[in-house]
This record gives sequence, structure tokens and C-alpha cells, in this order.
Amino acid sequence: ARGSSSYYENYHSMKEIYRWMEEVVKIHSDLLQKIYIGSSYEKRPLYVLKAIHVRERDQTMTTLLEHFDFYIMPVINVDGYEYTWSHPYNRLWRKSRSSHSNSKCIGTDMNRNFDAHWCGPGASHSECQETYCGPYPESEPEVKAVARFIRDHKDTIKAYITMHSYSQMVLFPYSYTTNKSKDHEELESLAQKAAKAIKRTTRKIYRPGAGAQTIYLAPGGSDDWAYDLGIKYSFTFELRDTGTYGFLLPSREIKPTCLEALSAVKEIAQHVLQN
Ligand code: ING
Ligand code: ZN
Repeated sequence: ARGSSSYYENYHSMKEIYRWMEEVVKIHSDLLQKIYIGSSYEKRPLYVLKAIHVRERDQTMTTLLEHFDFYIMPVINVDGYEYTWSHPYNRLWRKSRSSHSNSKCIGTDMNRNFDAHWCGPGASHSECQETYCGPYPESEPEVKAVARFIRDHKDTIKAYITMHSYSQMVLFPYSYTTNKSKDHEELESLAQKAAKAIKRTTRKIYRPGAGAQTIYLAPGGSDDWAYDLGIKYSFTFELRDTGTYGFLLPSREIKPTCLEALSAVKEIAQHVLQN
């Protein structure tokens, strides 16, 4: 049942996640708000949860929430995620579910669709490729909604973190070029601190590094875009594992993966608070 601890040790359909969002904001209305930021290509609503301060058992979390609001978007690719459930044969679907002009293939890679060296080397102009960048930047309504939300809040946003799988990495800009950003040294040391927090939590090893040098050259990503907009502390977490199960991570690993990711989020938030 929702609310039982095993709920967080299983994967859930989009419909279930929508019901969960309704329920948590109802139960924790003192702490949580649900913000509608737009709708998907297939007209599903896109929501961001806002967590505000309240007395907490966790002292670190209490301090962080006294200073920051947290905005959490559980799922950006709501259509693609739903599609992996309704068409189990396409369990590993990555892209959006949009169709542009008269293409014979469906879907744009949302993490190639942001306006950061859009569709340079590392992305594809071909609709049938997994890294298709779309017809133009922010062509995907989901990307446009997120970009608009961040632009509208940019003067108050101190950090941005986007969660992906898999590889066990803490990445920072740039991914669109192998050149170092002007904050490279600080971001590198912070990514190292985040990786160490993860290791203390679960003993798992995450590799810190700039995207293009650590994973691959990839333009149009949300972290590079947020960074160039002026959000210095911008990261991509590549969660578990390193390839044993890859994208098909067993559900028994959900909980420890969340715990280690949360420890890294806290490490980053504490650094932002001190700087
Ligand atoms: N990884 C990311 C991808 O979109 C990435 C890696 C990070 C690209 C940051 C660009 C910017 O390819 C996954 N698993 O999607
Ligand atoms: Zn991804």
C-alpha cells in the first residue's frame, strides 16, 4: 500500500505515481505543495513537488530546510515512462513520445533537447536515433515546461540536480564540450565530496567528473543549460549500477540507491549553504 515502507522498494506505474503525489501532499500539507508546470505531448500533467521547512527528526535536513526550499520533479518523461509499462516489450524506451512533421519514428531525447550547444557532436538530427535532439531546442513540451520553471525561478535557485541511470557517477558541466567550465575546480571538489558521502552511506563507488570527460560528449543536456543560465551548482547523478543489471536495476536496490543519492544531495546543499 502507499505509505507502507515496501512502497518505496518497488517500481510503480505513472497512474500509481500520480495517486502517490496526491496522497503525500494531502498527508503532509504543512510540508509539501504540488505545482503544475505544464503538460506532456500526450497531455499528461507535469508536476513539481515543493518541500518547505518544518520540524524534522533529521538535524541536517532540518537545517537545510530552514534555509532552502526543495523542488522535486519525480518524473519528467511521463509519456515515455507510461509507455514502458503499457508496452512491456519496450521496457527500455528512452525518448519522449512526440511526433514531429511526418517522421516515421517517434520520440526526442529530452536530454539533448535543452538549449545548450543544441544538437552539436554527441546528438543526432535523425528522428530514429536514441539521441535525436528534436527539430529545435525545447521542442518537447516537457523540456519547455522545465526550462520555463527554472527560468522563472532562476534568481532564487541555488543548485540543480538531475537524476539518471546508470553508471554510478557524479557529473558536472560541461557535457557539450571537453573544455573546462570556469567553476571546474570547485565543482570537481564538490563532486568528490558528494561521492565520498555516498561511499560512507552504502560503500558504493561513484566516479566524480565533468560530463564530457567522464561519460561522453553530449550536448543539449539540462545540467549544462542550467549552468550556463547562471546556476553554478549544477549536477547529473548517474545512479546504480555499473552494468550488472544496467537500466533493469532490481527493486531491492531502489532503497539503498535513494539513500546514497540523498546523502550526496545533502552534501551539495551543505556546501551551497557555506558558500
Ligand atoms: N545519461 C545522460 C545522457 O543523457 C548526460 C548523460 C549527462 C548527458 C549530462 C548530458 C548531460 O546521455 C543518461 N543515462 O541518460
Ligand atoms: Zn538519462
